[in-house]
Amino acid sequence: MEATILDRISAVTGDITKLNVDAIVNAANRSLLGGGGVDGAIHRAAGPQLLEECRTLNGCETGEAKITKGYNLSAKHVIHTVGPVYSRESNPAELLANCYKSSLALARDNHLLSIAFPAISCGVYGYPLEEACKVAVDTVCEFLKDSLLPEKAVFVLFGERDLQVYEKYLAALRE
Ligand code: AR6
Repeated sequence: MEATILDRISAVTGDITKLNVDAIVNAANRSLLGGGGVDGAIHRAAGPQLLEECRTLNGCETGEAKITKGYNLSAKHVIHTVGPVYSRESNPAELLANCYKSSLALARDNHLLSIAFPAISCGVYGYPLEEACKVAVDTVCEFLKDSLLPEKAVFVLFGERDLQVYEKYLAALRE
């Protein structure tokens, strides 16, 4: 993989709701009306206006994405995407890749410079992190190769163990 693309990608640990980026991505469900995990954390941190705007969106299909404002978040926007339930789909990798592509396309179309992703589907939806990491990183690399925007993408992992999975895969691509 070209070094210039990998320079635009990073992985960190932390709470995605604290990030000061143009958009954070929400691992939502098809209703877009909130839930647990990172979805719950984002709605709590953004405040009730986020839910009000989400009510106008008429939900979202698996693999697609919709954008809202960030309200009380430091992030200017939230891009809501719906990951696959790992055990329910025959093509989870394709659907997960679609989440990353749709989110990045919205960021590009809205002229956003920076985007932060959680590990979509890797909590309640049961996607194994190692597998999801490859799909996530490969899809983001492919997209950035063909697009100057967003300039930067960051993967925000909840804990050191999860971060190590991403660090290891990114290091292998750098070789
Ligand atoms: N910052 C970063 N990552 C987080 C945070 C946070 N604040 N909180 C959790 N994670 P999940 P899913 C990680 O379950 O699997 C919701 O109820 C978490 O450790 O949030 O796509 C929705 O409404 C895990 O690695 O999302 C849907 O119904 C990752 O974020 C359903 O869960 C994703 O875990 C979506 O399930």
